[in-house]
Amino acid sequence: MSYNIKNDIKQKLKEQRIETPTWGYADSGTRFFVFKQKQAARLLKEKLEDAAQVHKYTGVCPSAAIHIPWDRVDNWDEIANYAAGLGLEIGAVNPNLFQDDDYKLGSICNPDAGVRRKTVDHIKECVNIAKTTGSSIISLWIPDGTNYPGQDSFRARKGRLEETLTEVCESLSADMRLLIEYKFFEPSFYHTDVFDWGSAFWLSKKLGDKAQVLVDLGHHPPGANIEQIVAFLLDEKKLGGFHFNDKKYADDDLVVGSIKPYELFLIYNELVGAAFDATTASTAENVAYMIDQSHNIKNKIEAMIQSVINIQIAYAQALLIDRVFLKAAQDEGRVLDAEECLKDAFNTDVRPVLGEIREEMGIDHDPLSAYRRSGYNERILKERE
Ligand code: PSV
Ligand code: MN
Repeated sequence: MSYNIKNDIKQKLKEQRIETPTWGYADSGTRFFVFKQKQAARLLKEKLEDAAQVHKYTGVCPSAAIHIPWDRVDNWDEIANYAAGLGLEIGAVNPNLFQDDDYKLGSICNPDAGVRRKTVDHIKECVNIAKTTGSSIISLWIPDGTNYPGQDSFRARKGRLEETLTEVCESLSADMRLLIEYKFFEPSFYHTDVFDWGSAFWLSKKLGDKAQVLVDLGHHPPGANIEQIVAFLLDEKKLGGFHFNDKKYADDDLVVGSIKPYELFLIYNELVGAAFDATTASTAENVAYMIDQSHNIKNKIEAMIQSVINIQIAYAQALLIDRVFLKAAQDEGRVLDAEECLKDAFNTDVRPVLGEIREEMGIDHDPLSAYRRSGYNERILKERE
């Protein structure tokens, strides 16, 4: 083998955790069409069963994020038990502020106080679901915005953001966090209230320690330096989590690492670097790594396994970076050497060592083939038709 991976690096890879989303196992598509898959999960229990398969073959995905109302059930204790029986935990609870007629002019920023009240009540329902299921994260994408100049006051809406979310934060218990997810446009096309990392950062500062920022890789304008945003938020102790996916044009929700693997590696470089630094280590350790992807043309479970593998590869490569050499090159202004140090790690084929690690964890070295051989897909195809 041309590289030497130390045992502590192997250990870190075994401890890596990635959360998969229930909505990634259900039928979904673009706003143009949904290509239905006969084996797609329909109910929450089926989505959890599929998430458990991803965990079974990768060993690093023991939790599933849920979306309310898509996953709403009557008995959350029963769901928490069902998940536990599958070896899973309920992860981040995602309120939905974009699929209700009342949200035409926004949810928490809506000019109508009645709609704002309804929104806060919905988020509080999600807080209660999290409390019942043992989850500690509310991931809140704030889709509010306007479509036309003059439609509403930017400043009034900014005030409503702060006011409504202050009430939400008060309902969180001490161990819970509110992760604020920004997106530069969509579903509104003129302005978005929480449109970039800066506005999410400002809001999280206003709301205090329980609030942090969630970075969805698909939510930036083309060319944005996401690794710099990650470094900045880590340094400010405000990076709370990720929604991993990839994009070519807009919020494409493609498999993470399928279009820009080097970007994913550079993001992991920042995370690993921050984990080694005493001032940022605890923030880096608490980052929630979640996938947010909906697979329209790939088999959903296979695409999720492929995504997890891509994330493992990026993390393994970032762990291989010679940080002592990198720092010396940076301090001495050896630009080419610093860049090559990163490239050396990025160009390392870590797939064999990831295979070894999986075998040490008692699972197959090749999760995708093992899943395909298992017969699960054929079974759900029959059962869910
Ligand atoms: C919005 O585009 C988003 O990224 C939010 O995280 C939603 O909760 C998710 O996608 C599901 O569609
Ligand atoms: Mn997202």
